Amino acid sequence: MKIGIVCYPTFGGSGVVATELGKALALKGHQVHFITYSQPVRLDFISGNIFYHEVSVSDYPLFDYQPYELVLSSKLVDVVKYEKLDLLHVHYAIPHASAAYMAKQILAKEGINIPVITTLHGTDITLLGKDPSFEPVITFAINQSDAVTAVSDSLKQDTLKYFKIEKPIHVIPNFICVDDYIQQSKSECDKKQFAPYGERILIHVSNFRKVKRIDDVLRVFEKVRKKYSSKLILVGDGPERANIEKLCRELDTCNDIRSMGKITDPTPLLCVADLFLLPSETESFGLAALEAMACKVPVISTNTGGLPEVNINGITGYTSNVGDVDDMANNALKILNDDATLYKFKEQAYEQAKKYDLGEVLPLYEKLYAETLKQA
Ligand code: GMT
Repeated sequence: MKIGIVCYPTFGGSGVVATELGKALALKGHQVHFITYSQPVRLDFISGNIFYHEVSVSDYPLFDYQPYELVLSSKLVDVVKYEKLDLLHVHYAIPHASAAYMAKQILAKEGINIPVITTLHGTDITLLGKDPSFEPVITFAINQSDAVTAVSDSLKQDTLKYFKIEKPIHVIPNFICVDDYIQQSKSECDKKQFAPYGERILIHVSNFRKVKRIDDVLRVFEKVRKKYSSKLILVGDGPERANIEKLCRELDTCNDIRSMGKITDPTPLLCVADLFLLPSETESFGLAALEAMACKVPVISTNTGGLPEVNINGITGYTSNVGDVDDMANNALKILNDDATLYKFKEQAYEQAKKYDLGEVLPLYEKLYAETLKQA
């Protein structure tokens, strides 16, 4: 099959999932065309089956805001036509689903029928999509897609709650290639660099946006550190970084916190960690938590959105109400209390991660592609 993948090329979960999906499809012999504004960060893989088409945005001085959606639509028309794509798979509804709809209509005028599959990832529905300034277009673009998927059951329910959807929504969860994480963990894991005296290591990975509630990461860490000597590793960067620097001074924890910035592959850091913290306000799935679990790191998270589908309370870690930092800290202490308990949670987290292995999830996408093509 010749598949066009449209995604954000950045560190966000939707871009990571789209890129990993493209890589896996290419390995299975499909021809994969990434169409986006820069090389996806996780596209660290050379294959004769992978192609990249850059969407260049005009810098015409009249535009205060560049019309990305229009240039993307034009690029999709071009790539579908000249590469003879069989289908387009767009990740993140805004503006990819509506850009694909526009391209589909233009191509239809030329007698080309291109099926469009839209995968909803989270904030495109839970934060942005339901905003009245986007809602009518998003509802329309989702309904016009030939097939729609959501990355968790919770996201499917949110989509049905906030939008008038006339299409079935298939739940296809996010995935990881479990073997990659364990292999790398074994070869590159050097805990002593971060915890020379055997301290417990907590970690958080995100894009440091408000929705991630990184203040709560620091507050949970402060409480845990009162009981056990521990270190906190922060991976990522974003708008909340300045606030975090301020807060760690207030809490007097900066000396035990290492900020690593944006890292393409967090595996060598995850493998040194004892606990992953994800106290998000909302999270449709929590790919970062799944990546941690694949490295045998249990998760302390909130119970919002799709997180309880991934992080099973009392088994792979614990889930708490949003903002309940006391409960999160107590749960962290329960896991870190002794090595036997920590070991049990680590193994259970890993067992859960295996359910989301690429081998389980890739066939679901391939089946949906085949069905969509048949119906188109
Ligand atoms: O979490 C983010 O802010 C990034 C965002 C994205 O779209 O890239 O992540 C969303 O999609 C991920 C992949 O499907 C999910 O694992 C995240 O839970 C989801 N984020 C939110 O719902 C906040």
